[in-house]
Amino acid sequence: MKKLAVFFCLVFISFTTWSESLTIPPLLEGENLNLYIKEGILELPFGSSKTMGFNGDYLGPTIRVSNSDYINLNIKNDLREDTTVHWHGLHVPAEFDGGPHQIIEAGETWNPKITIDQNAATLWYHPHLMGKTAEHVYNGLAGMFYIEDDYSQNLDIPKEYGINDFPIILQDRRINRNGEFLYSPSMHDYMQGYIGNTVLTNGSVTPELEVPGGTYRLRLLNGSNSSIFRIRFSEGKKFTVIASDGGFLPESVESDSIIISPGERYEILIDLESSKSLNLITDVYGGDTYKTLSIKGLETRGKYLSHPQSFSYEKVAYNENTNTMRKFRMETRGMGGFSINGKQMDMNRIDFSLPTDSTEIWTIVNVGMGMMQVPHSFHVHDVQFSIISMNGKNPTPLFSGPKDTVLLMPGDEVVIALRFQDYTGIYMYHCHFLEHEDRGMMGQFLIE
Ligand SMILES: [Cu+2]
Repeated sequence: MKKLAVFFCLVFISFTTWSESLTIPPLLEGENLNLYIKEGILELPFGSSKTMGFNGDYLGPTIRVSNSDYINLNIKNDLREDTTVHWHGLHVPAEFDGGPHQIIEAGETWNPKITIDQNAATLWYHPHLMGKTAEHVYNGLAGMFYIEDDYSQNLDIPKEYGINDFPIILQDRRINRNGEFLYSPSMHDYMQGYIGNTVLTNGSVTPELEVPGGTYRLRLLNGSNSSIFRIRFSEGKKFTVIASDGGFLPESVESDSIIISPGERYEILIDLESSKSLNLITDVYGGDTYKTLSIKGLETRGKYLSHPQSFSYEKVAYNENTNTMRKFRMETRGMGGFSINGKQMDMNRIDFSLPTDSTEIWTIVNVGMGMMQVPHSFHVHDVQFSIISMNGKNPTPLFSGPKDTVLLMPGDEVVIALRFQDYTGIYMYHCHFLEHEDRGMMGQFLIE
């Protein structure tokens, strides 16, 4: 009994004395960009875990480019196994997309050469190996990929990286009492999602950020495998959402909470008062609530900026008479298998083809069946789409900007417009709940 009391006492001390500053991933910029995929060790308050990272132990640098930049990437795989690196949200030639066809074998280097051709956005990168995406991302392989352009650079919003503009990568993890990441999904986990017992923020548990009072921009990424998060601040503090997955919203949205599903990004602006504290809170859908970032306002006063009401954004133009309509039915097949239109992913099957320079209208349905009602999301490679309707209604302002990933709760139907141009080749569409993707909820299309 005495031993147990000492144990709890020690645990209590180790938790209360543990405070870590928010890790700001280093910037990676320029024409030649080098990434090394390696094994690592992540130290946590309760121990340490074997991990994987880009150029470090866990996660990766923030790649920052400008529209029309040419980049030459050298990606060395120093793991003892194959992987891939996919540029989530990037308009990119199929051969450099980093999907399941662009395998980087253990010890090999991959050299994509890409000319950036899209508007300012907060994108990200992560592995996409057939059947192994979930495990590789879980182990820590993910990083931010920022695109800037003249428009974003001329806006009067926070844009000093690590000063008033912060990447915030939220990931839940199941961590055992030795601090090790556990990844051994059961059938239940495949269905309901691999929900963790901790939420990491840029790889730390409840890190602290000490900054002067001022306006801050947080670029939020839900980098978890399959957990939906509700993000909010202590005391119901309101914030302004200015961008979704692929860039700025036509109208900004003032809110006190936001739902973000795996793979999605939102950029928000929040005002912090000098000498005041704010906590970022994450409610995990079907799980617990976590304090995921502690923001401490210093006595000093920094830059306060007004929150813009609107931004320039051109929706994907479509005409119901002339565009191809397609339907995608996302279904649970039972026993942890998932399908789209009754088919599970097959590397040797092209699910459909379309000509380049075309606009299409896609209807996506999460077919809720009996006991098998689970959320899904729909992610398309190469493009940013516009949402035409959600369950028959016009999208709200939050869903009216550029998107590459959309959440569908059971029974939901979402209609989107997509424009395919510039490149040809094979691209993927899939559920971004990684356990679902790895168990068949993916397909491939060929742009000819
Ligand atoms: Cu799914």
